[in-house]
Order: sequence, then C-alpha cells, then structure tokens
Amino acid sequence: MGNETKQLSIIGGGLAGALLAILLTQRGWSVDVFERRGDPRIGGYAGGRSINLALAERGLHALRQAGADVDVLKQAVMMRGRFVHPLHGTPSLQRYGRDDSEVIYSISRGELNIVLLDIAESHGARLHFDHALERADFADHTAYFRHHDAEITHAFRALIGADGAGSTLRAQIAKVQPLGERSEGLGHGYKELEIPPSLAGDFRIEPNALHIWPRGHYMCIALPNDERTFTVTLFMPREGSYPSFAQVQTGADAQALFARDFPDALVLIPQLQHDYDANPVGTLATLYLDRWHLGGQAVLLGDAAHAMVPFHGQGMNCAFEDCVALAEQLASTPELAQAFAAFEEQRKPNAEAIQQMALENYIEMRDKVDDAAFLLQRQLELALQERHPGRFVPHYSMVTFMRIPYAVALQRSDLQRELLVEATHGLTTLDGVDWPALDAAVLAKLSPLLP
Ligand code: FAD
Ligand code: E1W
Repeated sequence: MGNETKQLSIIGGGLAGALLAILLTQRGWSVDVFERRGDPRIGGYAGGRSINLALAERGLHALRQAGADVDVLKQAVMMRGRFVHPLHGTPSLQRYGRDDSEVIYSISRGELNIVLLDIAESHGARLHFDHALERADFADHTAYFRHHDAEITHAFRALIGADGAGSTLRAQIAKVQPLGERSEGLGHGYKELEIPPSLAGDFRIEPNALHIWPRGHYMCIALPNDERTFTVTLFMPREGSYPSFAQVQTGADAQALFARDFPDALVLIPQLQHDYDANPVGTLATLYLDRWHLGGQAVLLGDAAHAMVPFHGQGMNCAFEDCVALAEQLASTPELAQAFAAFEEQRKPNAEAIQQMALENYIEMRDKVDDAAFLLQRQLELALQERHPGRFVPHYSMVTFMRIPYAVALQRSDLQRELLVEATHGLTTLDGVDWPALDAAVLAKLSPLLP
C-alpha cells in the first residue's frame, strides 16, 4: 500500500453500497458513502421501486459475512415455493426445494437498507445523505456532489460505483474511457399494487410463498411483507396487442383487465384503480459493459455494472456477491488497479450468466409454470436429484440454494435441460422413462458437483 491511506469512497448507499461499506470497514478501510437520497432512517424510505425482494442463499451468505443476517431475517417472511394461480383450475404450491432448509425470504428493501446502513455506521463508515454525484474529475481526483443547493467537493483515492442502473459514475468514467456500454430493453414494463391485510389483520392469501399468476405473455406476482400485506407486480408488454401498458392506461382499464384475467387477485386489491393510476410503469433492461473499472481510480458493481431483468430474483443477490468478491480482492491485492481488474475478471462472466438466466426465466414464469410438460420435467429433476445426489442438481437449486459460480450453474443447466427434454419427450408421466439409459447419460454428461 506504500504510504497511501486505505481510503475508499462509495457512490450510492443503496443495497450494495451499504453492504460494501460494512465489508470494507471490517477490513480496516476508511470509507465514505455518498447517497443521493435523504437518510431513510429519518424521513422514511423513498425508494420508488419494488418494495420487497427475494433474498436467497447467495445474498444471505454475504449478509452473514457482514454480521447482518440475524437482523435482516427477523423482518423476513419465508417463502417455500411458488404458488401458481392458473386462470382456470386450482391454485397450488410448487416447492422450491426438498424441504424447509431450501427456502427463500421476502424482505423489505427499505428495512434491509436501514439495517445495513446502521451496521456500516457503527463500524465507522461516514454516511453522507442528500449527496448526489454530479461529476468526477479523474485528473485531479476530485468528485463533485450536489447537496441541496450547494456543490460539495471531495478528494478521493478511488470511487466505487454502487449507484444503480442509472449510474452517474458510469457516465463519468465513460467520458474518459469508453466502457462499451450496451443496454437491451425488454419491451416489457411493470406496475406495483398492494394486497392489504384482511379485516382481522391477517394475510389474505398463503403468506409463505411467492404467488404467480402466469398468463402467457404477461403475469402477476405477489411477495409477502411482514406487515401482512403483499406487494403485487404486474409484468406486461409496453406496446402491442391487448393487454399492454399502451392499451391498459388507466385504473379503470386495469380493473377490466383484472376482472377478465386475474379475477381471484382482483378481489384482494381494493385500491387497484388508485394504485394503478398513482404508480409509474417501471422499466426492465439488461445492461452490458465491456469494462467495469478505470485503472485504480474507479470501479462499478451491482446494477451499475450489470443491471438485469428481475425474473430470477437475483439482482440484489448478485450485487451482494460482488461486494464480497471486491472486498476479498482488495484484501489480497494491494494495488487497486490490479484488484479492480481481478474483480472484474472474476465477476463479469458470472454476471453475464445470471443476466441470461434471468431473461430465460421470464418465459418460464409467465408461460410454463402451469404447463404439463414443464411440471413433468420438474418431477424428473427431483427424481434425478435423488438418484444422483451432488451430480444432478435442479437448475433453480443451483442458482438459489448454492453458491457455485453462476456461469457453472448455467453450463450445467443447459446440459441437464437436454437430458430432461429428451427423457420426457412424448410422455405424460414418469412411468415410461428409460431409467438405465437416462442414468448412463447423467453419468456421461455431468461431473460430480460438490466438493
Ligand atoms: P440500487 O439498489 O439501485 O442502489 C443504488 C443507490 O444509489 C440508490 O440508493 C440511489 O439513490 C443511489 N444513487 C443513484 N445515483 C446516485 C448519485 N448520482 N449519487 C449518489 N447516489 C446515487 N433482486 C433480488 O435479488 N431479488 C428480487 O426479488 C428482486 N426483485 C426485483 C424486482 C423488480 C421489479 C426490480 C426492478 C428489481 C428487482 N431486483 C431483485 C433487483 C434489485 O433491485 C437490484 O439488483 C438491486 O437493488 C441492486 O442494488 P444496487 O445497490 O446495485 O443498486
Ligand atoms: C424467485 C420479481 C421476482 C423475484 C423472484 C422471482 C421471480 C419469478 C420474480 C424466480 C422464480 C424469487 N423468483 N420463482 N419461481 N420460479 N422462479 O425465485 O425472486 Cl418475477
């Protein structure tokens, strides 16, 4: 390190920024965090986007490293599986894992952010709220922030961009070094609605599940909140034939759509028309960069580096894995430029893998989860997991319950899908499966996974 101080400046005190501040202060760094919004512990949380998120093993593991898991889980609601609501037919729970040791958690974005900020501050991180990065001068190591009506300058050693999908730091880096930025819009948007508690104060539908109403090219989901509400998200094309956001513009239009396509959800959302009119249509896109850092002066992580569509529930989980990887790299590699380069090399292939899997999962969620061929393949996945423990692991489990690199999960899922499709072709039950041939194919294609 020479005589340079161990000082780092984080842009963005959202999920990744707050967690990274903990991990770095724990390792002896002096950390400043600059957050555009006000302190959520004072004014209430102003996060415009989805109010709850699914936390899985990757994110939970990072929270354990930061000593934040216990406080976060206190406010979480366990989700055992997806509860699928077909348009016709009986809703039912499809378990995510083998038992209650394989579950995910619904957590409030605001509460999670507050837990992380409190711990970061208790470790000595300096939190600067209402400080929006406006400009970074990399020639003289000065960052310029908008603080109410004033401009604040800050001399930095290095800037870490945890400022989300619309990252200002990314734009500032791109002015001095092209990043090869490419953003692919999905063409679909989302709108958030709320299911309040029942009159008796209880959850109005099964609390320990992620609810899905698949409808082909569009869908609704609902995640439970610990105050016994659910946040419902409608995902739908922005343009095109009915239904799209272009055609379902008003609360009254939404009422009619729900009456036709989501009748069992409609009765649960008394404020549907109001919520629909009041809330904006959110944007969904995948962001790809060729480079994540500027020498030893700046590096991007989380959504700022690799925003993804939300359909695997892994954006935050992946951002938290980034934070652990960067903190570890900084601990083992004294030269910042080298540490940032090694971090990018380690994480970029994995970010790209989960970006791809998240896109693929949209089609699965909205179109396949109530389909017989899909369900038969899930049944076969479970059977093969029993027959080949540690070798055949269901796709969802590799992403959600394990910490193997996303790129490895993607590669193995592709191989496994070929086996599943081939073995169930033309079948309606597992009775006709040629087990000896399938077992042999599993052994030939898949190496053992667990250490
Ligand atoms: P953010 O959480 O966006 O934080 C960025 C922070 O930087 C913010 O606090 C912002 O105010 C601040 N900031 C921005 N610009 C500036 C500036 N110029 N100066 C200073 N500060 C600035 N992920 C999951 O793991 N599970 C889920 O279930 C899930 N569901 C989702 C559902 C939806 C509808 C969406 C859109 C996303 C979902 N995600 C989910 C993804 C998740 O929200 C993101 O991946 C995660 O928030 C990324 O964290 P981040 O810290 O990189 O960015
Ligand atoms: C999860 C926004 C969001 C968050 C999620 C998930 C989904 C669909 C969505 C993926 C999933 C938890 N998923 N659920 N069931 N099968 N795959 O696991 O976070 Cl849309």
